[in-house]
Amino acid sequence: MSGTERNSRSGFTLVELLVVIGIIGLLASLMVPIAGRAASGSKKRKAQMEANSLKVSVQQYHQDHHFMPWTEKSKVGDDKWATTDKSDWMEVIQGENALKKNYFAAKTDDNGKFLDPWGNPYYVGMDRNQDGYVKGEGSIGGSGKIVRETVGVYSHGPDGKPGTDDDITTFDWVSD
Ligand SMILES: [Ca+2]
Ligand SMILES: [Ca+2]
Repeated sequence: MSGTERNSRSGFTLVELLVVIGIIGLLASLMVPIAGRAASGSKKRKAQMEANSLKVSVQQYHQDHHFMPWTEKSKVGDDKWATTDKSDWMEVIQGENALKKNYFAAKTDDNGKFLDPWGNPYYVGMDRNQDGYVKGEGSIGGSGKIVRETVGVYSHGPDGKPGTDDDITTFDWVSD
């Protein structure tokens, strides 16, 4: 019985083959943007997770040392936004501190930088003057905007530009 079934269909005709190729092509063209969107979504999730983890690291450092991980020379001062492409303060939260404690275990690159999934640094706002909030600075929030927390972390997001809808933050800006 299976023999007769095989005989009745000797294989794909050219037209059937073309139809199949056409369908595969159509499916592939539908899949590309879906895959692209999924990849962009997972990068955003990764950035959000990394931003949250940076925030927790700096908060824990502050809890233990009672000042922000800026430099050992200037423990208190104006609020500052540190960037993760600078190794000095990153080394401080990664073990070069009085307690020899690593608060941020994520791996930095060979130059000591820790970049977001789009190759840009994270911006880490620190309440260095200890008034409970972090002031915006230049392109980071601009003047008159504040973060109502002692630590705020921020990535420029997929477009690499500050102040646009795709920015990734651990906070909401509020007006001063
Ligand atoms: Ca402050
Ligand atoms: Ca942006």
